[in-house]
Amino acid sequence: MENANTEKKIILSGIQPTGTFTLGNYLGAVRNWQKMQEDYNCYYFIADLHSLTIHIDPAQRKKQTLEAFALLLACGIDPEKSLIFVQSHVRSHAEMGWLMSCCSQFGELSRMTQFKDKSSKHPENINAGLFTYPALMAGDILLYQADYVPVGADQTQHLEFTRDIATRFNHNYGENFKLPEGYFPKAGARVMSLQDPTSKMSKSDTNPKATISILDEENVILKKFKSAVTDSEAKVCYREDKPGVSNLMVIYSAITGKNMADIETEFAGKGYGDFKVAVGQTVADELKPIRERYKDLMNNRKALEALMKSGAEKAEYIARKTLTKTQKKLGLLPASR
Ligand code: ATP
Ligand code: LTN
Repeated sequence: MENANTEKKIILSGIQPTGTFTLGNYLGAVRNWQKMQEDYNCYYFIADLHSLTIHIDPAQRKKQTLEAFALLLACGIDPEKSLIFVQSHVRSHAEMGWLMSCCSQFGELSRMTQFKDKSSKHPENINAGLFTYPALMAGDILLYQADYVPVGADQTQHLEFTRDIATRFNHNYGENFKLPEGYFPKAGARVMSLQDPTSKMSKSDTNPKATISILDEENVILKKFKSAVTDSEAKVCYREDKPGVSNLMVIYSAITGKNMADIETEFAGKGYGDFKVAVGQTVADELKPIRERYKDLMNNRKALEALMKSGAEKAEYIARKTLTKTQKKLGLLPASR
């Protein structure tokens, strides 16, 4: 990070500490984040402020935040190459979030599908933060003048909103923010639930059989794949009306690099049993080193905390520049120091 090449474009993304990362988070996001480190200046953070919009026991939130930070490192995010930090440790995020809330219109926030989905799923906790969530997220991105933001389909509306706020701000107050673009890597797999292959694998799913946690032990992984929902045709082929088998093929392909036709040939004439074992073993082999690195990291809490601290300091230094510029543009009187 010390020698960050200023010519390189900036990539920024965040992940909420809402549970142990799943195979979906890994294959769809974090594995690609790791690969991008060579070609971009990457900023990755644990979005703990965003996680306040849903109810999580405080002790659990604390544990999951530390765990998520260690998981990013275990997945190969290298603090020598990338900036990695916890969102709430960088105060500029909360400050910028407020400024961005005041630049957001009630109407546009009301149209956000994530807000509609989450508020209908949790009618008991429709807090103001859930509503202004996209403004906080816009602040996260704009603070670092990010060029590209890798996000899943569920977040593209928030990214569009970020561009809208930035465009409006630049127009009203003068050039201040870079307009970020979405980043959709070719190798980004979308992994579905093992029990309901029509919905995505999600770390907050309450059914443990539906998700592979990246910390699952080999025997657990094999067992979960064995009980994955498929169909009665017993033929390994990639087809829309076979979401279960197709999902297993997506996973196998994402790890081995084999294409669908090759996988169909490899398992021609074999039943689902053999295929499930092969997929399970491939996943277990891929995740084993991550699990081992994670254990080592968690055994050295001091080193982990030191990395968090230095990441937050570097991030604050960068973020504060944009925050100060933004405050000035809005006419906030600078504090005398
Ligand atoms: P939650 O259950 O709390 O909503 P999640 O598992 O859906 O969490 P997020 O924290 O919303 O995950 O997303 C983190 C990153 O992982 C995002 O970039 C998202 O696109 C990616 N991601 C999440 N689930 C999957 C999946 N099943 N397949 C591929 N990518 C995924
Ligand atoms: N909302 C995202 C997490 C997130 C994020 C961000 C992603 C918060 N701030 C800024 C990219 C850029 C999610 O739930 N996946």
